[in-house]
Amino acid sequence: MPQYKLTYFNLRGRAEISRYLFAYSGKKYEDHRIEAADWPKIKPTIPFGKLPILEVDGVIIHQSLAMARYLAREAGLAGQTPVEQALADAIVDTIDDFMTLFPWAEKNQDVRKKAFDDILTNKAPELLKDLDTFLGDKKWLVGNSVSWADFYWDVCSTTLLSCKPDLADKYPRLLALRERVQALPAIAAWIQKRPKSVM
Ligand code: GSH
Repeated sequence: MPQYKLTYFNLRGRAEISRYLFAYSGKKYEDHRIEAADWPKIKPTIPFGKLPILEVDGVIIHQSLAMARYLAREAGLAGQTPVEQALADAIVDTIDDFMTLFPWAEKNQDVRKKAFDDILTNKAPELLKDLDTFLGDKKWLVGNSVSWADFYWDVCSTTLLSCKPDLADKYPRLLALRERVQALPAIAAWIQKRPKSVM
């Protein structure tokens, strides 16, 4: 088995989808978390200067979703057919488009709060409505089995709900999907043991 090293800050953030995939597949990896204070000296040593990165036998992969898609393929969670794979990618990209609207790095707390409130109040409903329609009465977002799209919904909605706990109250099917993901034994064990962080 390759040697895996995942490097990120001490946050769930953009590394958590890969951590879910490692947990589900049972693959051993180094969950390397750096201190924010050390970042300025580490940044220039990293190709493309952003985290997370995943090292696979020393080969550095950047971009959180490229890393996660690779791990999902390896774990059989990328979708069971080429069409399912495209649909899983599309759902992940749709959720990610929404997550990237937020000014995560904004230092001014007033500006940050205003932007978060606006996105959660005015833009989230459309995403939730569309995701709920896509899920319908299916058990999983894509096909007949769990995929990394379900994981990404759980990871991202955990952060969204920490910002606005009633966010998805009108969508019990989306909340039930979170419960199904979190009840998978390997995911439940990871959630139980992972370091606590706000995001
Ligand atoms: N699209 C990239 C991904 O998904 O990996 C975004 C990477 C990114 O912006 N990472 C942030 C970062 O490295 C942390 S979430 N910020 C520090 C910096 O830009 O110096």
